[in-house]
Amino acid sequence: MNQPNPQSLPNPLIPGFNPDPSIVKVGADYYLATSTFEYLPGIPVYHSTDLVTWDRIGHVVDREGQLDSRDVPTLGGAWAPTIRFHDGLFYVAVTDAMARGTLVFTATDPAGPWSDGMVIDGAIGIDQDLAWDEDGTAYMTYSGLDTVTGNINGHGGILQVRVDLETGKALEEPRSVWSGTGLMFPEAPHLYKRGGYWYLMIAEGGTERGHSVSIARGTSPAGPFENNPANPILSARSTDRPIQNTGHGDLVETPDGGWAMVLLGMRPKGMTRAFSALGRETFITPVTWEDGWPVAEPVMLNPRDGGFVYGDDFADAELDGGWIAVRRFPGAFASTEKNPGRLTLTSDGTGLDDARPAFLGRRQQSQVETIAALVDAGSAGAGSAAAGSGGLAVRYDEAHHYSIETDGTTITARARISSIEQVWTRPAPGGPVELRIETREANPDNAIGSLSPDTIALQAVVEGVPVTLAELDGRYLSAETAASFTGRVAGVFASSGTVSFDWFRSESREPR
Ligand code: 6LW
Repeated sequence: MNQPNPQSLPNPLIPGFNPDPSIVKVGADYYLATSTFEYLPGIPVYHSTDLVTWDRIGHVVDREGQLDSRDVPTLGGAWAPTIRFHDGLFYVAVTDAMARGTLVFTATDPAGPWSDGMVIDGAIGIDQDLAWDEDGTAYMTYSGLDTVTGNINGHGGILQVRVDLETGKALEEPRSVWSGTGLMFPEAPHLYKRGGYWYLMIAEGGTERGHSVSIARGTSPAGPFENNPANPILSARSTDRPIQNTGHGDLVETPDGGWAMVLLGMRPKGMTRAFSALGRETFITPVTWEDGWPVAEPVMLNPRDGGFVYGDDFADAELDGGWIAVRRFPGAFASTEKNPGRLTLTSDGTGLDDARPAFLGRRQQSQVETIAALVDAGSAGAGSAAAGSGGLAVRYDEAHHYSIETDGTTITARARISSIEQVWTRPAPGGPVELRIETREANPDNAIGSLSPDTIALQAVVEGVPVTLAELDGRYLSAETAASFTGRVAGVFASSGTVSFDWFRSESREPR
């Protein structure tokens, strides 16, 4: 009875690049946080009261100094937050990977502001969890992979320390605890008290196709823990399910007293199901308890009806919170106040190939998406404050992106895949120009489908008609090709000077 109906749970739950979800229920409210890596603002906090409708209410990382993102390599930054509530305070434990290390942020309001972040000495690893025993002692349980000193080859399994969250000091040397059934990369531990048991749930098998969730239990939060004979309790490996790589779960009670697991998954496309355009997304699945062990349902695809539409006329002084930037906050190069009613991007001479491009993007949320913007690069003369080059881009990282831009004279479409680059050009029409990037379902290559996940067309509207400069295979902008922990992020950029945008629109939907 107390089980959510899988058909009523939207899946993906939070679409687009939203990996490593962690969830907490406080009264009737749910809060969920996800990883953001090198993107800022970092660690979005989503809120729901029914587990179905989710609103982003803020970010844990919304100002300089909280993460050390400026020089993190691609993949570095915010890894796998755990969000918890204890004694009137919200906590987020997270790894600032390849940067500050293990951090704990606190807030009285999960919408923010969050604290500056306290470094926890003596808990070096990833995927830090927090749990408190009846006496109020805090346990930090984590995965022993050291991203800070570079000792990345060794994996220490699942480790645990008691911590003093006032001082940030570990109260003991890290202890090894139950580390799964022997699959690679035991990670994503979460510790829960239910009934007479403490449960230690982890991910194992790696975040790719072998990803799984396993669980053990014991009578003390410090262990020892007894392996569940039914492990792994969740995995999509070797199945034909559309959602693969399922793992990195967190358990929560549903509004009707049942249970569910939020977790990450991917939607690989193409005939060989090799390419996941959107990266790792947040999914949910019902959980029941049998003989004191959780039993998770397979993760079912159930996209929200109608897709997603976003329009921005840049009328507000403050930018919408869905915009994210790379290794710096949007405010460093983007303004809606310089030229009110428009977005002005200022490039410091660096472009999409560089670590900190003047790029402002949004997560691609469904498989088929069109983005468009009216771009003024400054050729229009009178009244234009712009003088530069810029346009639209779909990005995985600095070595994987497709873009189309104008400098007022020439429109340039560009594909950069690793060290390979190709450029297409045509003359620009006079004045501001509408640029578009269309992500479409791939045309079949043969009787059983297409090898590509999708096709990406780079277009400029000339005399009212979209002209395609390049039509590109989407497989090169997938998590698997880019070897990425993130996902597709699509938006606006400037590659030189100052460029302004009258409006931006995106529309996305699932294939019919
Ligand atoms: C992470 C680990 C993982 O911290 O990928 O899926 C790493 N799991 O748990 C980055 O998201």
